[in-house]
Amino acid sequence: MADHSGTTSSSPPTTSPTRYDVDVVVVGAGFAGMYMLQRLRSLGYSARAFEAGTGVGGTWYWNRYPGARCDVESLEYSYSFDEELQQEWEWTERYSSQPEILAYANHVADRFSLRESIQFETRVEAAKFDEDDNVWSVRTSDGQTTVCRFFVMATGCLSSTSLPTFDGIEEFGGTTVHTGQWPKEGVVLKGKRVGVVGTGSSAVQAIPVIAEECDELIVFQRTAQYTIPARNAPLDPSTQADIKSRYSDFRDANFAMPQALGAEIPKFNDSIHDVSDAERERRFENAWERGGTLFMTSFNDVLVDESANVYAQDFVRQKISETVNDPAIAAKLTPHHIIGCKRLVIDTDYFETFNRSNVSLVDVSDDPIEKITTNGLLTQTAEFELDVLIFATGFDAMTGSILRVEITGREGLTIQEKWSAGPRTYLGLTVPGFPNMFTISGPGSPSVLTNMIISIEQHVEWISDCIEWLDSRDASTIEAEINSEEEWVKHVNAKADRTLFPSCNSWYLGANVPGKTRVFMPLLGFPGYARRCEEVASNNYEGFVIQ
Ligand code: N01
Repeated sequence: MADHSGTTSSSPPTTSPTRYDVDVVVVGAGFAGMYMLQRLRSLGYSARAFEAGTGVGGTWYWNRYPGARCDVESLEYSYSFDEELQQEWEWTERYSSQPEILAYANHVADRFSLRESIQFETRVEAAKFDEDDNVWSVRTSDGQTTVCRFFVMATGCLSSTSLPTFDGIEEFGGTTVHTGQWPKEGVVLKGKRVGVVGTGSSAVQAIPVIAEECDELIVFQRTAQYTIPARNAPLDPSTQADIKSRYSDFRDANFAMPQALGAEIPKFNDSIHDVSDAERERRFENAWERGGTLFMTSFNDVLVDESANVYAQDFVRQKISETVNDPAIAAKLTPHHIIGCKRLVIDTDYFETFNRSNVSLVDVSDDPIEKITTNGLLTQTAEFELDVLIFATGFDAMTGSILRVEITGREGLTIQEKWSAGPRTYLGLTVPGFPNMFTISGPGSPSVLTNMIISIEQHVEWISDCIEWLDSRDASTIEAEINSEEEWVKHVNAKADRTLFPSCNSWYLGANVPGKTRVFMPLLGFPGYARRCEEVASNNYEGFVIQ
């Protein structure tokens, strides 16, 4: 590591080649930013993180809506990098609630004294690479500029909320709120008429809880949802003790799974077409009873063969019709697209909630939303009076939080220009033209198709190893070659094209954001990806220019 000096200044710094404020600036203090800080500091690097919120936790800091809960099991959705940490933290439920995950994030921040390296309530607005001195100048919302050698975007895949433009929204007399920016002080729902727009994961979790609390709930659904019971329950202490007694083997087994999770769930590697009707029903029934997102792994072809997929669709449709009392409502709640091509949702009593007398469903694909009015929401055929209007309309996923920072690389090229036709990366970690910049769980990496915390750890360790390697050779920059990017983008697309993922309008494709280029952003298959990252590193960072 080179010597460095200098302090944060309020005017753009004049740098000499050796002058910088910190080795690394990290954007965001969610699970990615926190581990990046911890790892860098443990290796002796200076690092500073900037975080827009008042506390750590990232997505778990912002998504405080009622019912918010993880869809990866608690003993898996936690850091594995520190044995004492994973032993000392006690999870209370199979799937952790948002408050418990946020408490865990705060525990990690305390345990490793991370807050001293985090500047809260500060948004990174711009970052510019200085080609003369090979440093990044990072401008923040407090008017300061921080100069660093390496710039790490740990901004999360689902942190830039997407709010469609509805006419009249500013005229609404009640309260409007987005699930992804739920206020800390909460929203009063008791005694209120509440509308929820959207039926993705956030809405599916929130709707049953809100329905219990409010007077009247109206759900505005554009696309009906496949959802599988979560079967959340208190975590049996003996199960927790058993896994903790063999935690590192448990982690290794999960690391070898396509989604970096679920190693202990029964695996099947046969086609749905090769089993009897009875066996097919038995497996789906078992998966339904077990609960959780791995419903689709009951056969090896449900996500690659449309005729196989239809069996899974039919199974869930049948469950909906058995659960929802009113056939007309059941019909509206019945999805008809490929199951799994939008992210599969898991729920607690979602379909059951539509049997309640205080809950109603409006199909806005049939009866579109015209505008928001002073009193509520107007569709083509009716006006619905509301006190609270909740937008569960999702995120500008994977690229939104990167693109809202004005990032300028070599020769004045901005990331906005570079990605104008969709994100392009090498390994989902780096972008040609942007030396010494890394993205944690960026587009082109497995990220959202995996247990995010495990993906984050793999990226953080790769990035910090890379920085150490560069310093060990006195190299000042690493930059992906354009050919590496080209091949990587083809590889990511080829993997997706062998599946049914591209077949519907999902946020994986950016299809939920008007005007966003349709590109399948995450990479399928974690173990192959992790191996490739290791090979690249052990082949002296092949595919990169090192200077
Ligand atoms: O967002 P979404 P989300 N008019 O994009 C609808 C993770 N997550 O926040 O399908 C009317 O899935 C839209 O309709 P359509 C998880 O990865 C995880 O729910 O586009 N409706 C859809 O129904 C998840 O996948 C957890 O037709 C409009 C909804 O809004 C991801 O976050 C919990 C509309 C958006 O659904 C995103 O989930 C929560 C419009 N103009 C979230 N625009 C867990 O860990 C959009 N919609 C369990």
